[in-house]
Amino acid sequence: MSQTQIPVAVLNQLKSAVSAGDVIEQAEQVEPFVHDFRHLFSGRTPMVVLPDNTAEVANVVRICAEHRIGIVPHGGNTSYCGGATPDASGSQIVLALKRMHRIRKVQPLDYAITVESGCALADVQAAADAVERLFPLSLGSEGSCQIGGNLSTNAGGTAVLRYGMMRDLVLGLEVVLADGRVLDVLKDLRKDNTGYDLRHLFIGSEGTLGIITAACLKLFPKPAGTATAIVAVRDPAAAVQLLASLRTSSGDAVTTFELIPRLAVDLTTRHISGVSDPLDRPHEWYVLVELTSARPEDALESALEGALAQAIDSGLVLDAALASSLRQREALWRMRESVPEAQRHAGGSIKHDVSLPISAIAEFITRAGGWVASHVPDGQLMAYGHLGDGNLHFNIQQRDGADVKVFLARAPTIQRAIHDLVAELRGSFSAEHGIGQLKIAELERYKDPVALALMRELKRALDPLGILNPGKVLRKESRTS
Ligand code: 2HG
Ligand code: ZN
Repeated sequence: MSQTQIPVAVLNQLKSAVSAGDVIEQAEQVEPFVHDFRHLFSGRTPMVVLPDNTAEVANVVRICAEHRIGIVPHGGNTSYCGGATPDASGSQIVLALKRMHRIRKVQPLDYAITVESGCALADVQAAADAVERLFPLSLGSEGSCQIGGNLSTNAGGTAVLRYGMMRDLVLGLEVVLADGRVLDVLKDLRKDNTGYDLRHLFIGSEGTLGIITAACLKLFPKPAGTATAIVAVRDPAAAVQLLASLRTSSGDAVTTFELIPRLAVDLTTRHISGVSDPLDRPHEWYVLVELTSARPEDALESALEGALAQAIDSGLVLDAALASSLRQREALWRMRESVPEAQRHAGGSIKHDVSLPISAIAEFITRAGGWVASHVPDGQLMAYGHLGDGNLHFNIQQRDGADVKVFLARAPTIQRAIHDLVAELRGSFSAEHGIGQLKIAELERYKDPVALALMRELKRALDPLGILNPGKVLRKESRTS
């Protein structure tokens, strides 16, 4: 197979479509763009194109449409599902949006901010903070993930319970369509009922229907008080009870409610510097709880303390500690956020990013956990994450000394069993990490057939040549490159 399937003349055209001819062609420099960060997928591309503005993105798309070249949009490369990795044909270009990192407008009175899609999430948070506002999307990878990726995967994270997912934080979008037209619905309006709400087609569609180039995002008042606690709970059912009562007693101030199992404490204390066991004695299950509100810190802390004391009396909570300084709060967050990194140090992990009705979480953990205990002797359950959203990272960690290849080879069978149980309990096999290349077969198995047919029809309508992120979310059809 030749090095490139794209004629040199077309590559030259693409090069002249972007200012300063900003493209990457040298194999060594292309390398980071053709692997996902978990190294599950590898591909090839003759060229990474780096546009500077929306007009340049449109130019690139027009050229690709003319020559039927697949375009793989690329942000911070933090996809868990291979959503930003080209295929192995060498016939797709990568379109990296990192040069488009301008904050176009900060609008404190509108509680809004307009940014380009190559902005790192942390930079958007900082720009909001500088005007005493909060942009609440918060993820472990916020230093490197980009707004375009957050939008195209409808990212979640650790404050969804209070503020919603990325979709809920969007007022307007600018999108380059598959024929190079620019869709300008970049409004900063809270109310706009003028026909179909097209924004939501592009959010969560992983670059398969259009390339998002800018967004107007919602901001919120910066909370005056924060109270954080690590809480040892009797079991996941107790955690669910605690969540319900805390939401009511705190006046719905619960921003974060993250389930953390003992194994996560063991692995983070072992592999991550600065993390220590948070309570005097070890426990099986913990939650990291954070309350935020306009109320001052001490009022919030005493509300949390009171609620936890009651929960101890009723047997839901076994022990708890409130963070009494910023340093302690940061240490608790460090433990939670470094669970994926600690898992990487500890060997192979079979991952499931599932969501369930919150009321079904405890049953799911009991049944799926029981299945893992009896069917996966070389793995240990690491079920953790966003309990407040009904979203578990139901991961299975390779045991010390197990053969990683043998362990990971069973992933498809194990995932099938877990996802079948999720479906039985009316949950979702993909809560916040998207579909990418990894979960296409799952989508075909579990998605309502009418919904799937409609998705294919939308893809054909918006991208008739099949050039936008081909082979992601939906299987490539024969017309695609
Ligand atoms: C998190 O919540 C991320 O930490 C990563 O979504 C989850 O590694 C995982 O399974
Ligand atoms: Zn997560």
